[in-house]
Amino acid sequence: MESALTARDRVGVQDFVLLENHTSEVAFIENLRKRFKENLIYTYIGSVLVSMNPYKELEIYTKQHMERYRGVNFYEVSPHIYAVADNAYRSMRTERRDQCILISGESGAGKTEASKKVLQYYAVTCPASEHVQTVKDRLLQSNPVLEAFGNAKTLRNDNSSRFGKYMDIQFDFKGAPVGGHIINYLLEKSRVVHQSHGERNFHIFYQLIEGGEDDLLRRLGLEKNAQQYQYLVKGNCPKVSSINDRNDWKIMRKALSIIGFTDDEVEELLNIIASVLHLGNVQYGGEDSGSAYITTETQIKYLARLLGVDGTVLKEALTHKKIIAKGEELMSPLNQEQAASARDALSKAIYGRTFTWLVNKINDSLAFKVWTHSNASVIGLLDIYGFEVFQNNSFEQFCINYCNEKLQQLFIELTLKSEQEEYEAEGITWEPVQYFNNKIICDLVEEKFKGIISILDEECLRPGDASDITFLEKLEDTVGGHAHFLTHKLADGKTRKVMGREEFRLIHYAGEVNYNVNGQLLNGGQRLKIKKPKEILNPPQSQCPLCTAPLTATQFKNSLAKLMEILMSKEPSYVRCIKPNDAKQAGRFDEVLIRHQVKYLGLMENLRVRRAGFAYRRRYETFLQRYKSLCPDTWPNWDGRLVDGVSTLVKYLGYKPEEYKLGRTKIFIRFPKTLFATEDALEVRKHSLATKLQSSWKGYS
Ligand code: AOV
Ligand code: MG
Repeated sequence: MESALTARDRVGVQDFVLLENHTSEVAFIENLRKRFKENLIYTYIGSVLVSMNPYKELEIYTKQHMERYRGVNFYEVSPHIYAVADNAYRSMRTERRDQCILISGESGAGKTEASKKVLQYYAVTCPASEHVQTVKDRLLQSNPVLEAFGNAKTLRNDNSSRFGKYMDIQFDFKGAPVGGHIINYLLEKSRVVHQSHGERNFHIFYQLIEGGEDDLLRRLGLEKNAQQYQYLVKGNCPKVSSINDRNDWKIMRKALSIIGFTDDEVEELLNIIASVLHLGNVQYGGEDSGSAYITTETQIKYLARLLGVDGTVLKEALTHKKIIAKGEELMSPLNQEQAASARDALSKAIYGRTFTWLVNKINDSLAFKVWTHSNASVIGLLDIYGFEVFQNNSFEQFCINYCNEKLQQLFIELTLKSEQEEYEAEGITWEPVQYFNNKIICDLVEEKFKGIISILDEECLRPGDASDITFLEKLEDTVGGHAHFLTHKLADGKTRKVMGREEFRLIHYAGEVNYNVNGQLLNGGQRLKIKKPKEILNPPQSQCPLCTAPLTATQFKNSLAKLMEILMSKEPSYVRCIKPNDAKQAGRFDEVLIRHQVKYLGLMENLRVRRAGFAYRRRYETFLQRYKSLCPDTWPNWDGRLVDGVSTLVKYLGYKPEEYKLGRTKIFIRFPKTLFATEDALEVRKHSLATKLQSSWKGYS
């Protein structure tokens, strides 16, 4: 038999806390490598789960595996995403505190897969009744639908989430999932009209064309060939080997039915998707005067029918813009280039609105009808788009990466900063751990008056000559000296050769990204007024500086601030996903890439704080209330000072001095196993009490 020592040599340690040399990054990476080689993709840092994307199907997600983790303490079984799910669930049940599971990592690291595993775990292991089964099915089926409409193949990930998603799963007092609610964050709408080389549009378009039944396609006026559609050919990548569009279509269609979409609603939805493809094929010619006219009548015919609008109105909308002159509304003709932009803006708006409609419909179907907070608890699941860098990065990458900065900031706040501040406040002796705090980058983006978003807003609303370039100049003037901001201009007036004149660089916590300012004003400045279906066909209006509708970037900033509030109000569990290589290949461990992620995810600092720190803390009154029955001196009541009661209790339970510390208001427990042992003792005590009660009842009967 293999000795424990050689087994450890082969498979590494399952908690980085157990590493002999815990400050060594080399040892950390080596441990990851050993485990990855053995297909052990999960490792803990205390209660934080580090997950490596295996890029292959592993036999570790069966029902039997789920059963193994159900109701079992963290340290008793090998690390797994199911253990995190189960732990959050049990904390919610026993402590009646809302939980959230925060999954982070760069694009392609495995966040969406992890979030699906968590949902599947609850669907299988939580108690169910007939109603609950319907909710479970709908929760699960929301994924294929949202992925069809909100995910796409990018260079980094064949199934990349192009929207952020926060999902609340609501549980009743019996612990059964009874409802859910999804909040979606900024969809990458530009993908509807343009894709970079090697990338695709949203999956739904290809699913419909590949999988749609003949008579459906006929009704929609679509051909069974993606190459026919301008919006699908930009990336020159109609087929992806890892994706079966035809099969995914079937899955998505079935999911829509399970969620409760009627046939009419499905038809309406597909009408809109088909309309976007027809819009993409609308072509223009130019009059001598320069005004654009439409050369593709067939498209207009289909569009008018599918969208239920008048063809003439539609044509005008696609070739004119509304202006207000001397208080009167006039239609002013567009040139070819402007008309093409108006067409694309319309496609993006239609798609964006449809996505929001879809999320709302799913929410209606997941809504728990008699929901009151007093008898239910929530587990929130956060799966956002990961940090990403492309050759060309636009406004949308800026938002995606800013979102990742915010999430990292939350991680720092909750694990590194507040943890250390708490030791200090409680008077626990402590050797502070240094870490990089990315707040400086969040401030650079979002600070009032002088942050990048503020400056963007200001330029968007400024009448006159505001342009992408004036925006860049203003950035240079305002944040030019910031340590995390660069442009082509050097401080001595010279030019930085490696950067273009129309871009700025942000030094993010996870890496450097150059953002092109072309179109930033247009995107960042779009007003997010919810329009009525007909209104969406109105051509873009001239901007009104007095309009108070929030601008896209500010709206996004505000929605992220709200998200942070939601997350802060819950007890968090963390899953930190790592991408092993850029080739999406199984078995390849690219050390440079992995070391980079370990560094920016702050895993070494996390480990250091964890090693030196305490796994659990409880306020004295909570601790005493929960466990007082385990010690004759504290049961049924303790009359003295709380700290003395807790001290008496833990001494009676046999806690060793190195296992805990007593602070000003709380007890700090170093290892999870100490608290788990106390929990077990409580279970035994409850059980024996129940048996005693039962036998005394029997005596009466
Ligand atoms: P992401 O969500 O973190 O990227 P995904 O969860 O979509 O990444 O994972 C990318 C791909 O990696 C998946 O499509 C799978 O092929 C594979 N994969 C990930 N996790 C596993 C796993 N546990 N087992 C097997 N294969 C896996 V992004 O949405 O682009 O930001 O921000
Ligand atoms: Mg994803």
